[in-house]
Amino acid sequence: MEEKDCIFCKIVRGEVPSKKVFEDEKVYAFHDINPVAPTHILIVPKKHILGVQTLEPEDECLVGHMFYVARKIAEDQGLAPKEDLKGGYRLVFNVGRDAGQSVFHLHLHLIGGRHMGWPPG
Ligand code: DGP
Repeated sequence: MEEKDCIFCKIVRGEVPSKKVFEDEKVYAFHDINPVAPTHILIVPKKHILGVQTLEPEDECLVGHMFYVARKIAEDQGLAPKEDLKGGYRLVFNVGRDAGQSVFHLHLHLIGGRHMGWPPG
């Protein structure tokens, strides 16, 4: 998928509407169109990267930033784990079709607001 045809690149550029949660110079975060939990937010880099499977050494800081942004959004959304061990959220990269990846632009799922089982399906 080329950058010009990529749905998440179009969302980042504002060509496709989205419900924005957060944006800075490196990342854009928005509500998933097909939520699997009460909170389901996607954190995507503005740079077009196909997925974890094509990460380069130069992307290491960017991926760390995605996790930090996810933590801040989770706190803003009231999802941070509490001292009594209640609360919490899941951060997921689906890598490849067998793992459930359907959009080939790197994205971190932030999922929360309900209890989640393990192992995932
Ligand atoms: P994955 O299956 O891991 O590649 O996740 C892709 C997610 O992207 C999936 O949960 C649905 C979401 N998604 C796909 N297209 C759009 C869109 O146009 N807008 C929004 N907000 N989310 C989308």
